[in-house]
Amino acid sequence: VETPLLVATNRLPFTLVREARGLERRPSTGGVVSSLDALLRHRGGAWLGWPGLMLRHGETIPHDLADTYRVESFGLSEAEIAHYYDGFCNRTLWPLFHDFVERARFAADDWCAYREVNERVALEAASRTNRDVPVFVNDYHLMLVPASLRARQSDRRVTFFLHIPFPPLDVLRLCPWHQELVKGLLGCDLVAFQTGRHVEHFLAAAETLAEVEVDRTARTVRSAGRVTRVGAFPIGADFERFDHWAREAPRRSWSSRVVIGVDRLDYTKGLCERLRAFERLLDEYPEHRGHTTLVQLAAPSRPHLPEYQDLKREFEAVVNSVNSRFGTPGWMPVHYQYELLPQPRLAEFFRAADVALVTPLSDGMNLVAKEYVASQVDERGVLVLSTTAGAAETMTEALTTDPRDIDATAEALHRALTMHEAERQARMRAMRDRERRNHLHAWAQRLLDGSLS
Ligand code: GDG
Repeated sequence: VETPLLVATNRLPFTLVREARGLERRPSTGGVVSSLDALLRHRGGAWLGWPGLMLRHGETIPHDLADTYRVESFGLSEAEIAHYYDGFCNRTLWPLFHDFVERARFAADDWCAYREVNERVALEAASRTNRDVPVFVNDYHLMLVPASLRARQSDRRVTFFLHIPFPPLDVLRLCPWHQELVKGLLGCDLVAFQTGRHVEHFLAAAETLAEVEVDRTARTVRSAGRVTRVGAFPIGADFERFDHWAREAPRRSWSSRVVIGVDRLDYTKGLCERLRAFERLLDEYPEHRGHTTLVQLAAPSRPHLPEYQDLKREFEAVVNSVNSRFGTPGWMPVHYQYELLPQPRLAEFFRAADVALVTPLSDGMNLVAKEYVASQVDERGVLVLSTTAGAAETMTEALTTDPRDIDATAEALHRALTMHEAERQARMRAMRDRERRNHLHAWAQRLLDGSLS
């Protein structure tokens, strides 16, 4: 019998909404959610997270007949949403860990709320499952949970995975509470990152702590008489589903060649730089004018935060300027869509696209690069990828570029658009073989096996 599991995340795999009939669940889509869900369905256990609203007295989370594991929730007050979630998570850790130092805000009340919420999540995790149930703590919202859980239950198995980059020491140090964050993770048996580079950064940060012994070769940290293992567990895409959706997709014919970009509208994704690179391509290589279209799909993200509203305005202004500079009655250079599309539609765009421009300024991994490859069932497209995305560490057949270097990205794009068929196919086939093996569910299983070994 496989051991059950407790998964702790900031959000539950659904959002509750209060309707006249009572509370209803709105399921979240997305790869990571579905893979953790599959894992829990298989093993049983519980999922602990925030349901998106505050339960009133007497309210409980509605059951779903399909539930094969328990759903446990924690609440967040208005002030905690402002200081823990919008504050420390999204205005401190998110920018800092992505090396957007000037955007990072360090406010003591945000930090206090973060500490309190993490403490509460640890308490819930400890009390709602038996202590022989391993706990999987997910992402930067909950970095203090492992140590807090360990303080209560020294024999609990705890694993943590960070989806975003772990920054180098000189960046991490800007946060007044960075040592507490590192100590929080040292409550784990296994701390897992996307890439070897992030592992190195974490070990370097652990070395600065007193009474901690770091073994860089073995990738272990000894503290308080216990050993924490540290490792790289690169996440994969849901390969078979994207491959399947792409094969099933209706074939639409485009009158021009298509370069695709798909992102949450976030400042880490390098959207304005990408557009400037496309503009530079049209400037430098006029043969692409009238024949190549950039399709940029942008999913709304954190739209209530002013910095995200500014980004949207700025990006749309660049789209308009490129379109008015180069557009003709028969050809619009940039198609921009601001909405959340169903995943099968994404696969359709990915299959049709001659080139995918995946040029984040900083990214833990970047699943879009992998979903593009999974959807390239005809093996004729080219991936242009940032050196600053975690995906670049393994997707070595992609054309790489420094996303801040507009000329270099325009050059890479030109090279992609003019590459011979045999080379395109060889590169794409090698990436497809790798990503087919390293799919999302294999990642979740590897992580679990790693935490139990
Ligand atoms: C974090 C890390 C890491 C995008 N538009 C639509 C849509 N998407 C989906 C994509 C993809 C996901 O959103 C974005 O994933 P990324 O990996 O690019 O980035 P983050 O959201 O920042 O995720 C990242 C990831 O965690 C996993 O570990 O790779 O580095 O930052 O799956 O397909 N999905 C739908 N409609 C859209 O319009 N349905």
